[in-house]
Amino acid sequence: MIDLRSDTVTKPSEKMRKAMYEAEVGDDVYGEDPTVNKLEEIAAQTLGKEDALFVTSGTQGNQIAGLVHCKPGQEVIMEAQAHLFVSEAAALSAFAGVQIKTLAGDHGAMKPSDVEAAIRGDDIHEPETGLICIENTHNKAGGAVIPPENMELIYQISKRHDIPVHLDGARLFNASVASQIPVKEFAKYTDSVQFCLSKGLGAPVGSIIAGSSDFIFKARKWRKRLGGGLRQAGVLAAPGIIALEENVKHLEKDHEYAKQLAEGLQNIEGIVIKNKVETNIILIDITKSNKTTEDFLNQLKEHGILAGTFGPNIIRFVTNNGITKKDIDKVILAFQKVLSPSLI
Ligand code: TLP
Repeated sequence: MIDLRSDTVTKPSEKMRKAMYEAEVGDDVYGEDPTVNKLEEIAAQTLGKEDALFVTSGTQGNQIAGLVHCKPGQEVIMEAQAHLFVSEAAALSAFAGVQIKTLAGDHGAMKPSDVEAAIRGDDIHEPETGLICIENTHNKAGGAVIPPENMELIYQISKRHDIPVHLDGARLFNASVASQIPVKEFAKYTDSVQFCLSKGLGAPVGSIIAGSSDFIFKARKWRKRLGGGLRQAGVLAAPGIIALEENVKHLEKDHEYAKQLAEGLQNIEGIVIKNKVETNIILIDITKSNKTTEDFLNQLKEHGILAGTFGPNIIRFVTNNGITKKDIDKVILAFQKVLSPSLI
């Protein structure tokens, strides 16, 4: 199967499995796992933050950040299609007791003036604004890179109002590789960052959250409260180190293949590519094909291809390190067969 449902489907390489087997471990709740400590140090340094923490998933990292930054009854500003709003089962409201204020974005980017206008004043009827969240790359916007200039303007506003900024950087390294801007340049306009090791970077498990020492001190406690304090977690952190040290470069290939796929599909009748393909995500509107999303996905599956749904009539492809150039050619051919069987 050519699995393009997500970059979460990547499997650990042999080198990762070997590193897991050989990992030096200790009890990480006591702070004694040398492999976890090493991963956290590398991550903090790469992001230019004081400290970092290994967490089980992107969702857990985002939730911990919200719990550290916010008090119940506050409001959190984010883009209307942010993963934190649409795909985390309302966890911020359920756990941190906050409400979400969404702003329509342009390719995933919130307008700084809209952010400033959304910040609440002292009116006793209103909640306080407790946090601003940015997502980069932006998943629902098709892996769009939010430019650091946009983040900088929002950060300046946040500081004027004394509100922290959290970055859901599940795919921050994709943003960095596509723009050739170091991750530090994005991270510097934030108070906390979450990025995933288990997506395009290819590790089997885990995310990192990073920020000031004080933020991570509090985050460590929240992680424990949520049951995320792991013991000999070095076996999970070891592939994370390889992900950071060796797999960032491979994202270039993922992006190249995504662009090739988009080029190959763009003139096929019955589909429309919805996004400017900047990174590893392609969104395809199949409305004109007169097929239901379910039928479309089933027919692709018959050709050995897995894709995901991403809203009504939209299917998503995500290139990842299990995909080759040959696979891309097969996908293009399969589309032609599904849409114009008589031509093949
Ligand atoms: N995204 C997954 C699905 O949940 C949609 C995917 O396949 O893209 N932030 C962003 C921007 C994400 O895309 C995701 C996962 C997360 C957070 C959550 O990460 P995990 O799955 O590790 O909890």
